[in-house]
Amino acid sequence: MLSYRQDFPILSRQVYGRPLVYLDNAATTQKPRCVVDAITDEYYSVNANVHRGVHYLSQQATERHEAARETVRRFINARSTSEVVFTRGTTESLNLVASSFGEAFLHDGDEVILTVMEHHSDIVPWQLLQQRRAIVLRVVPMTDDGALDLEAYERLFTPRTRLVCCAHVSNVLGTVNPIRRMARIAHDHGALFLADGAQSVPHMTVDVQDLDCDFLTFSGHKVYGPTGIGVLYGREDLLERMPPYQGGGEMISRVTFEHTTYERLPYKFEAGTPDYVGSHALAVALDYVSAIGMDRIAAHERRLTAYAMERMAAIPGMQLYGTQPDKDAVVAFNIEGIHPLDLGTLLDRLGIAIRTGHHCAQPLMARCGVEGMARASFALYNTTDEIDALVAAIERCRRMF
Ligand code: C6P
Repeated sequence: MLSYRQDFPILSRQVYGRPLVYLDNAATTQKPRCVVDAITDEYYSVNANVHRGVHYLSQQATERHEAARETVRRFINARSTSEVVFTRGTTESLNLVASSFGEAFLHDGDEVILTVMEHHSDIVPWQLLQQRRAIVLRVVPMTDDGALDLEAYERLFTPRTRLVCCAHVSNVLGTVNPIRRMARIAHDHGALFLADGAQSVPHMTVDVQDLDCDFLTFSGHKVYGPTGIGVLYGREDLLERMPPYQGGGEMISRVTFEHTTYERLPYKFEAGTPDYVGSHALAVALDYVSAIGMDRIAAHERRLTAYAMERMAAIPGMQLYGTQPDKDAVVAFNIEGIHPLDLGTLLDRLGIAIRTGHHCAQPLMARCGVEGMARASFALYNTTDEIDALVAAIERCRRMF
């Protein structure tokens, strides 16, 4: 994968006079030149609002935007482009489902199952919905090594369970949750299943039909695409029955002061001028990773993760969180006697970018009995040399405390 590093100009820059070691990929990935070029090209040579103009540029921009939707459809193997809604990112996709699905499908007393390892983006929207609907939130617990307790999961179902929402991959533990099996269990109980793919779509082949999930969410910026664009996949028959999330241009069919009818899918959920520059650049990013091969990327990152886990486990005072076999691209840890924020700051001065803090997963931090953790996370361009640099830097910090 070394040869792909040259596609990412930022990777050759220095910070504090040292080579950058970028290990904060779960927060956002760096962008290959083709993605940045696609943004420039769109603004320099095609820019026009989509779905509105009869003029040449508008038609060309519209074609690119809709071609991008087809690229996303193919990438996640949705049945139809009607099932691919462009949003601002995972967070907006999850808010859309909580608000719109909640409105259409959830009634007082209905239950939604979440897991203890959910990101705040998959917790707070449901709590906001609780202000409008007296829904009950149930939480799947996990084992100490970071696996969801599937027996406890099965026991959470009641005749009132309507939906399960679960991170496909934990942004802290790297655990790859058994989505296919969990979706089948949900369906057996007459409930629907949402997979938060923010941390899986960038790292492995994600096929919504194979996983049999009813909704899938992800962010463009975590899969080498631009910020500000993301995707909600939803089964067409469900999206059809859900009300619009926001009102405005694009999402209407006919408006009078008395009554408004809505556009067909997916436009019903895309009020206002869409991020057509972002959608085009996202498609370029997805084509880029597809050309490398998602399975190759997955294999490389699993090897890096296993290597990092082994090397870091050997550091005295090391506490690793999430030790599932085959975990994905994330290593969260604490070193005895060093606050994670101090560690992150010291590593930064050595040119190594990691994330520290609660990782937008405070309930998971509480479950692990800590306020925060340090986290290194990998992408296709990372190398074992960079992990060696991380380990050496941690050792150096240890000696300072
Ligand atoms: N996690 C991290 O450093 P947005 O911010 O909308 O692109 O993604 C939200 C989100 C939802 N679910 C999961 C599992 C996530 O990991 C994230 C984003 C980043 O871990 C930023 S907090």
